[in-house]
Amino acid sequence: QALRDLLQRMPKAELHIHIEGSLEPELIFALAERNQVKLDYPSVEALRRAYAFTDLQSFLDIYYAGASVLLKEQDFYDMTWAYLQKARQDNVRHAEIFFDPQTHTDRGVPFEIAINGIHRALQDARAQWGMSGGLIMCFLRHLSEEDAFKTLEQAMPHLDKIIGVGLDSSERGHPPEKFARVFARCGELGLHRVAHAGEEGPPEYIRNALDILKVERIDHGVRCLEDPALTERLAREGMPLTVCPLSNIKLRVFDRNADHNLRALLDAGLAATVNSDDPAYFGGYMNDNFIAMFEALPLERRHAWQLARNSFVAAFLDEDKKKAFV
Ligand code: ES4
Ligand code: ZN
Repeated sequence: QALRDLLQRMPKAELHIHIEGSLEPELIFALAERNQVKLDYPSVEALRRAYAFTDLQSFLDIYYAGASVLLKEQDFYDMTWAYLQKARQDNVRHAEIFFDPQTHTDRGVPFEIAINGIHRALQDARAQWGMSGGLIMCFLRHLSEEDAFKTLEQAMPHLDKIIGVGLDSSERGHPPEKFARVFARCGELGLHRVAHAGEEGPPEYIRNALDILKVERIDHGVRCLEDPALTERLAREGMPLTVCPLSNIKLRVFDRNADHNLRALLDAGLAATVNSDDPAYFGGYMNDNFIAMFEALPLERRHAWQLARNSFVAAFLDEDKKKAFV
């Protein structure tokens, strides 16, 4: 109970949250009604029952369907504001939020509608609660690099609202090197770079994300332990891993909470952090992820402090702000 209390109360940063994955079924239905969008599910309960995933792709199919209710700037604002309130309850003091512009522009929703709604919610959280944050634009890796370049073009007038770029969606068959040129361009533009790697994909994808995309964090990265030389390198470089425990369980990367390798990652000296990924779909927000791991694994107070500290060290915050936390 004392440990649970610590997990709840300790200040933390969330670095791996897809804002479209924070859409709760209730809000999906409310927005569908508000926007006159027809859903394939008759009720909130039926939609929730469909959240029985077997792998990443089975999740992504439902995740993209859920995002179809987002049409107006206010919809993006409401979604983001709902997430930020949950984060605040969990004592998240800094949140770096992913969004998938192509999921919206490919449906005819303009880039600026999505980014302006999300950004306005982040501004309000800063003004009202002092919560800091940033927006990371993800390219969908199942689409082409040319499509990613088109998205970057659309982002150009909005670079003041974006701290970095990421790479998400279906990992297998879409290796990091597919996006070498667009990531190089983003680097020239001064954007931070991260990529999903080693969630379902092999350790080689982690190595190529580092060497070819020059990423500063690896999203997930849990499969690195299959490769001792890579593990040693990640530890030596202090490369942060944004681990998402409940996501890994729901998508069957590990069978049960007790099988998760979070403790092994920490024991290997890796800069692991805990994050929620797609909290509305995977059964919980930040603190639910912490509690699930601390109940199932031999993790103690020192690990809680380590994970919280790692989250601020890995954040794209300037050094002064970081010092206030670590
Ligand atoms: C995602 Cl868990 C995960 N992996 C890859 N892409 C994603 N997009 C949203 N959630
Ligand atoms: Zn993710």
